[in-house]
Amino acid sequence: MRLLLLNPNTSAAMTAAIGAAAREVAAPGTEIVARQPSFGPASIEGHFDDAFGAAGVAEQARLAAGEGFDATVVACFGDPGVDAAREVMAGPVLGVAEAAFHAAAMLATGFSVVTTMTRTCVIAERLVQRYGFERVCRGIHGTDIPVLDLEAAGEALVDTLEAAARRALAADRSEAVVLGCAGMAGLAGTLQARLGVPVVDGVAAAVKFAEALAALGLKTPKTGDYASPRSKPWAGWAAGFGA
Ligand code: 2AL
Repeated sequence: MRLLLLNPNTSAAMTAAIGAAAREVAAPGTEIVARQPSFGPASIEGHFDDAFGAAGVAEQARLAAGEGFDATVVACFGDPGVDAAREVMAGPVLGVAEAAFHAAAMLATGFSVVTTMTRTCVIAERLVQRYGFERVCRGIHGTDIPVLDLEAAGEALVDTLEAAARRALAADRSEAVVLGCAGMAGLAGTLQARLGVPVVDGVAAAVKFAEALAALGLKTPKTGDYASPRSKPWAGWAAGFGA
């Protein structure tokens, strides 16, 4: 199958890293095509960034819609533009936060999210509410690690994440950790070995769920709110993205 992996930020280094992490877990027959928007911020760390990330995902989904992808993964923990991409892509579209919450909830009675900047916690909190995971998500914890610092994650950064995860597990009485940034994709194995509890990376979880849904022949329904966007005039720099 062909899987479109959309990084909603414009960091080429992060797009490459997320692509490599996805290929690590992908089945032998899965081709991962990693792309990023043509505009927008290099990292998504707040509501303003998130709004442009969503537009960037909509842009890339629109451009890729005719390319025959079997599934799409949106690889930023705020799941920006997932609903928009579902309207234009034929195959299933998964956000990494939604995928990670599902995986963690299937493993443990309670999980903690460990993320980047504390200011992004409310974005994750709203996703927990939107997706209905309040019962299992016991806490969301910022580390104030800037997203772009994850591009060259050294030992000190991994130690910081490990310490934050240990504090979260104890404070929340939880038994699993969800990594709250796609840029943490390569760190799940190390952290899981150190912590002794499941550490869920949403990129890996979304890739495996996408493969499963595609293999089952399950797609986004086009009969309701995920129908193709209605045709109408569009203006300005976005004029080309209208239906
Ligand atoms: C993210 C993410 O996954 N990618 C990005 O640019 N920002 N999320 C986050 N909470 O920092």
